Amino acid sequence: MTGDQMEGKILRSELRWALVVAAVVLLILAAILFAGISMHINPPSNREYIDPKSLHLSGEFTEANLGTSVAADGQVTTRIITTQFAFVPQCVVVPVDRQVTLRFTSPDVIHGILVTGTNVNTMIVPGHISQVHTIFRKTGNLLMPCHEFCGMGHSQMLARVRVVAPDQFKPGPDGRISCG
Ligand SMILES: [Cu+2]
Repeated sequence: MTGDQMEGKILRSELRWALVVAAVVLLILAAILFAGISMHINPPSNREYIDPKSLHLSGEFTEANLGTSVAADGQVTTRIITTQFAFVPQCVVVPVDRQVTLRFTSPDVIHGILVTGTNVNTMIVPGHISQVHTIFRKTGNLLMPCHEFCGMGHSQMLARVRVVAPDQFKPGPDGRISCG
C-alpha cells in the first residue's frame, strides 16, 4: 500500500467515526427536545427568577419576610436565604403533618440543601428561587446542611428545622413564627 492509499484509508476511517459521533449527538439532542416539548420534562423545581443583587432591599426575601409564615388560607411557607457561609435564618419552625412550601435563594454562589430524613433536597442557584413542597412526618429537630461545596466555610454551613406538634405551632398575629 502506498503512502497516499494509507492516508486515504485513515481519512475515510476518521470521517466514519465523525459521522457516528454526530449521529449520537443528534440523537441525544432529539431526546432532550422530545422530553422538553412533548413530555414537559424539564430540570427540577419551578423556574422563578430573582435579582440576587437586591434580595435584601425589596421583594420576597427581605429580612422581615424570612422564616416561616402562615397565610390567611393556612398555607405554610418557609423562606430561607443560603449564603456563604450561613443560612438566614439559622433555624426555622414548621408544623408536623401539614403541607409546607420551602423557598430558597442565594445572593452569592450555588448552594445545595437537604433536610435529614425527608425528601427535601435541592440545589440553590443565584438568580433563581428553588421551591420544594413537603410534609414533615415526625416532630423533632432536623439538620439542614449545605451539600454543595461553596467555599472555605462550607463545612460550617448548617441550619436546623424544628418540626413541632400542632399545639406548639402558634404563629403570631402577623402569621409569623420563629425559633425564638
Ligand atoms: Cu453552601
